[in-house]
Amino acid sequence: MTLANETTADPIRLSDYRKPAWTVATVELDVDLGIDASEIAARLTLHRDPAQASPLRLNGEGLELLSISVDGQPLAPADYRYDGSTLEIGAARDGSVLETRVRVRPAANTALEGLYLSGPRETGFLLTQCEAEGFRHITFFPDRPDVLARFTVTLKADRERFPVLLAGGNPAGAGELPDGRHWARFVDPHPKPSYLFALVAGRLENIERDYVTGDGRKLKLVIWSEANVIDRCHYALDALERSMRWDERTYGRHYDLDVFHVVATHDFNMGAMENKGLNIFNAKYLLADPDSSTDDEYRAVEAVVAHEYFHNWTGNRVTCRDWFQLSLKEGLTVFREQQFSAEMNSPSLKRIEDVSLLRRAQFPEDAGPLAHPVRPQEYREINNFYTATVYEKGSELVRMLAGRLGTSGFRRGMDLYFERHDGQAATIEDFLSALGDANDIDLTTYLAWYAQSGTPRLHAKGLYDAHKREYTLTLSQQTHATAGQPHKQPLPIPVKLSLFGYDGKALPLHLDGHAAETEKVVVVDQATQSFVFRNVASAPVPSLLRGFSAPVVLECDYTPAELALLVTHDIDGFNRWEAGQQLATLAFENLRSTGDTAACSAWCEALSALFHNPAIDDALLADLMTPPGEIEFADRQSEVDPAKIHAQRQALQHRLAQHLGATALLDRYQALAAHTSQALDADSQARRRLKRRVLELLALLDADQAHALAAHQYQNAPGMTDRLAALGVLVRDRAPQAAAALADFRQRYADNPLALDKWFSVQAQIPGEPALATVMALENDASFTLKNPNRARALLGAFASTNPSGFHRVDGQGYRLLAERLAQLDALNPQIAARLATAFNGWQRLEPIRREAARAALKELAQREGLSPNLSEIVANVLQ
Ligand code: 0A1
Ligand code: ZN
Repeated sequence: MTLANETTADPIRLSDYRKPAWTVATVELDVDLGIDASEIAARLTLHRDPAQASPLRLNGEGLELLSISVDGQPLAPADYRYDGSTLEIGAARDGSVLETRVRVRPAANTALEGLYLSGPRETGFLLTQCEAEGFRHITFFPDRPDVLARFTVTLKADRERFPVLLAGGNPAGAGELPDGRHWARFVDPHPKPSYLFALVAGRLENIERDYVTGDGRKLKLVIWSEANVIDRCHYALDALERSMRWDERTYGRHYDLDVFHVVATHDFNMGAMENKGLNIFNAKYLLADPDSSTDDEYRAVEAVVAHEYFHNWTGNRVTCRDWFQLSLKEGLTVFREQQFSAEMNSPSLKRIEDVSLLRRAQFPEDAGPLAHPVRPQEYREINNFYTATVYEKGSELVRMLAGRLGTSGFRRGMDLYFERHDGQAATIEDFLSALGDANDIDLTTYLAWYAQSGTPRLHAKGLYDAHKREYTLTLSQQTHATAGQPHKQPLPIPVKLSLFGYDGKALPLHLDGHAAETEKVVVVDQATQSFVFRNVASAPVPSLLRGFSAPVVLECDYTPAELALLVTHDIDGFNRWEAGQQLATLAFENLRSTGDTAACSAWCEALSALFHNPAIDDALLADLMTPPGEIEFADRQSEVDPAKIHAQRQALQHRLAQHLGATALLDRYQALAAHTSQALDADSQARRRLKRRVLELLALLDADQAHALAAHQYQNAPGMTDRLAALGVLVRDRAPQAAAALADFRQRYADNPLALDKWFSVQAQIPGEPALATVMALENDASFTLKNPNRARALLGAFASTNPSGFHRVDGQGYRLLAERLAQLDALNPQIAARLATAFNGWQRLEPIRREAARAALKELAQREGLSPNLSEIVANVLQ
């Protein structure tokens, strides 16, 4: 059956890539800015590839064409064709100058792609978002990343309404115009693709700082925001300076313009955007202050500021040949951001955070109908491919390569990559070649990782021969078929490993005659391989995939005692946590299948010992005491009942709380609560993290007492981390004190949209049946709107994507509500609708009643008239 809205146009295929027939050497844009209407005059100098015969075709989406000329000659309507998406001009020749003038309507642009208005029409400001294909909503252009042009941009506007005029590049003059208007010009000396173009205009304040690069360039760093939040930009400015120094130190990369602008907006589809010289940020990832930001949010601001800055080299100076290569810039930049954050904070906590995110967001993607390779072979709507697979798995692939080459080898490879491809649009092959050539290693086998979707399963089996004193480790890999890829090939999987003796000491490894470190990397690149370790005094416990050395699911038949040994003795924080996660998973699965409590007891005992061990870091302890989330548990089951998983996970935690005991938990809580500092140093953050976890566990044992403590903590919290943690406990438990705390929070942050988003989210995360009514009531709150992506995500995204037991109601009402809102949202902002629709991913594995309800809601949605290509693609794929 063909669904009414199924996209019928052919997908775009990597194998169809052709060099551009026409390129643009220079672009001069003259933008006359107005809220309702803006006019863009563009002057392009064109070049034609002599080897290709195609006529000049430019992208231009929904543009109102006011005038057009080639080489100074106005074109008659018969000289060109514009169908609303493509402009075809017969008269252009190599070297021709094309001049167009178009009108666009920023205030009516609710899709937040192209030129749009942020905030109310009276006070808001204008800005652009061009990645991936927004530039074609601004002017006619070959809007593809392999067309690199020199941009000169002149902005003109009413001075009173738009006192600040910004575009990417270096400032190149400004002045007055008649009638209270003014102008400002920017020249970008670095050729760039159109997706990196940006402008901003309006009433904005700034904070700034001088910066001298390691290679002696003096420049200004400037952060811009609306006046009421400019005081909350200081942390980001510090983070920017740290990022710049880090990239100089770590990769020898310096900034290359006279000014670096960063702008905050509350109206943004994604996290932030690396436009050349003019980064634009979702305010969520730029603003931070103790009263409204949690510790996690501070770290996120630091990471996103770094991410966007790092793009200046990985993305901007070396860009992508086509959008199939998206991970070339995104995977690499996420990896660099993760390295930076690890150095600025704690490497093991950072790794825990990254691996948890991968398992929560990317593994389910790779296991269902939305699975796609890190480098997809085809797409319909490119905006749907800004995924956890391209970003997070892409980063894991770079991490494997970096691990293979070692620190100095990877640096050599990166140097060569920049040297070869600076100013170019490159491919993933180019990247692998540069890394390989610089080290005389052939890395092409890793290309298979970019081409094959699905998470490999790595099965490990150990056999000890006491007589020969040999330990044989057999590793086999298998990847399940995924949509469109029935047959999988073995991949090179680096497995970092140690062997532990029963005394908890790491053993020296004798493999292939090599002695004798205690940690080693073996690469499994066939379906099954065995590794024989000699001279092993007693049966060892293997610690595998250390540091999560490859993005795979490890299956190893550990006994509870073996995992407990690793939790207790592994000195590496990440591996200790990982062993704890595996033990918790075993405990969870045994409890639900056979009721066997041995693994659960081992988990509780191991954690209890760590709880009383003063040497362990508080934050690590908090993470150790957190079992895998409901989504991760669901990922391992073939027939998912989210309500049951929620209850079973709660029961598991209840056992841990019981084992620790109310007195110990209370004592620990009070000891932690005695510290009232809101400082951001690692120890203070760690205490807050553990305090929250201890309070949550206490709430499972003695709800009244925990709620009283939470109410007190809420009222006296020195900052948002403690305040939100307390609110979360009260709201999730539906404690008697919750209503008053919620009312207080609502009022306290009435004028702070980012804080108010948390108020929506925390309520959308109430577990189980009551969530739906809560969400529906919140939709009637005066401050709720589908027009603001952060707000829509805060309520609907939190409900559908982070609250499985609330969303997956057995009566299907959660699905129907989401489907209805997606249709409404789609009319406003297709990108956001498509993204939220991915919450349906995994419905095929639900138990039959929910499965049928989800299918019905999705089908009904798919059949609606006029869905965007974005939403139709996701719905059609998810339904498969
Ligand atoms: N390149 C940005 C992400 C981004 C992608 C698309 C956008 O608009 C649809 C906006 C931002 C990054 O990785 O930070
Ligand atoms: Zn990025």
